[in-house]
Amino acid sequence: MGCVCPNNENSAQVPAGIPGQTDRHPCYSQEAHLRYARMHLPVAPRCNIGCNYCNRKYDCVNESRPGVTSEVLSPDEARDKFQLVKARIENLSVVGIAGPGDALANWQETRRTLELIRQQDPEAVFCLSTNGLMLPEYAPEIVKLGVNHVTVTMNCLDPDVGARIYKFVHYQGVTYEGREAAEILVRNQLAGIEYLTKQGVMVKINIVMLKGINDAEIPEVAKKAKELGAFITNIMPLIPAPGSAFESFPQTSTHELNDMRNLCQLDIRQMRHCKQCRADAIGLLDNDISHEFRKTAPQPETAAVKIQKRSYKIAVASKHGALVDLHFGHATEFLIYMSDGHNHTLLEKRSVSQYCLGAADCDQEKQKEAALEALQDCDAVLVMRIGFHAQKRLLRKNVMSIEYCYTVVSGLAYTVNQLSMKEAI
Ligand code: CLF
Ligand code: SF4
Repeated sequence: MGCVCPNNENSAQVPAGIPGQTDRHPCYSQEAHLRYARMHLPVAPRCNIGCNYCNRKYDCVNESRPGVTSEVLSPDEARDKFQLVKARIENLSVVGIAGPGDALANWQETRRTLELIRQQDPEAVFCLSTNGLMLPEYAPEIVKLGVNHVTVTMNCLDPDVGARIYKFVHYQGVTYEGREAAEILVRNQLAGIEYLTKQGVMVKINIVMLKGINDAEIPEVAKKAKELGAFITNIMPLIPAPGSAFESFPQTSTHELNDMRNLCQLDIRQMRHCKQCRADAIGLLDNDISHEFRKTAPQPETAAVKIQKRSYKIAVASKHGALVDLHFGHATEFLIYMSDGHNHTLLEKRSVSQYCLGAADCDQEKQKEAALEALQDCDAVLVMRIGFHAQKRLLRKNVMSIEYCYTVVSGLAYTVNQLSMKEAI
């Protein structure tokens, strides 16, 4: 591990990590962050506490850059998105749930999402990020689900310090404030962390450094993290969210942050490569490509054009039927749907000769024409990609080409909208 201080005589007491998992986790391993990608599934919009540096219009500041907003997905949408991303990113190792609120304040959604992903991929390394309030309730289930990496944001131990950081804590139907709120939160965090580490879970402690509020206590928090068996601490700078109670609070400088990390490294590993990423981040930590995968909503109908929709016959290129994930030239079978944008009926699976057989075979004109002819009764082809020449030749047969990269169902709705608009113009 690149983060381990070689002179740290106590480092033997810090867990070494889970072979084949922690060494593929880009946040837990300095080396892994250059090689392995993570994907966040934003299925957790609600939160159960009020941090003074947070504005809930945005993502959870305990794990994300303030002022960032992420999309929200249902567990089924998250599963579909995972399939899509997995098919495109070879070095995807970690699937994490980091908001945009708290993963455990949305436990039903979080649990269902992980169950669905596990059915798809037994190898995925699961990761959760939480404020820790609900750990005593859900930690046993977390372990059972095979979540081996959990981040808990723990900013203090002293409830009087906590009373200055947290506006409220909403726990078991009651809203607490001040010292009492912080006491409940810290008590649950400590109990939850201890339970998880005893079960072999690698726990990362995030600490938001708040000058003049918790900075004097951070070395004690780091010591406590080690005592409880945590793997690493991630001391993060406060960047107050716009509109939050701490909006005008002074920012922590890199110099101050590094001094604090160097001090705490005497006790426990320090994460120094955190990117405070979005709740829907995808890719290497240094190269977020989440914009390429954002939910592609069907185009809204413009007010200027009153669109009359009818049913259309649409040929879909899909490997397994759930996602539009095939290039037109590589498809040997199309799913032929009849759709009005809301109701989609699968008419048949139609075999076609492959349009593109590679450069050496590109002169196989008969083959290409046969592939195009096989689809000429359709109104559109719905594909992940299609070449310019194939598009032009389909258009001559009155077949529209739609490039799309999400689920078949949303792609059909999108295609019907496109066809209807074209007819209306
Ligand atoms: Fe995501 Fe967090 Fe898991 Fe990493 S992020 S849930 S531990 S997979 Fe990583 Fe991003 Fe920093 Fe978080 S760089 S904000 S530490
Ligand atoms: Fe905001 Fe704190 Fe809740 Fe995260 S845990 S969403 S920072 S209130």
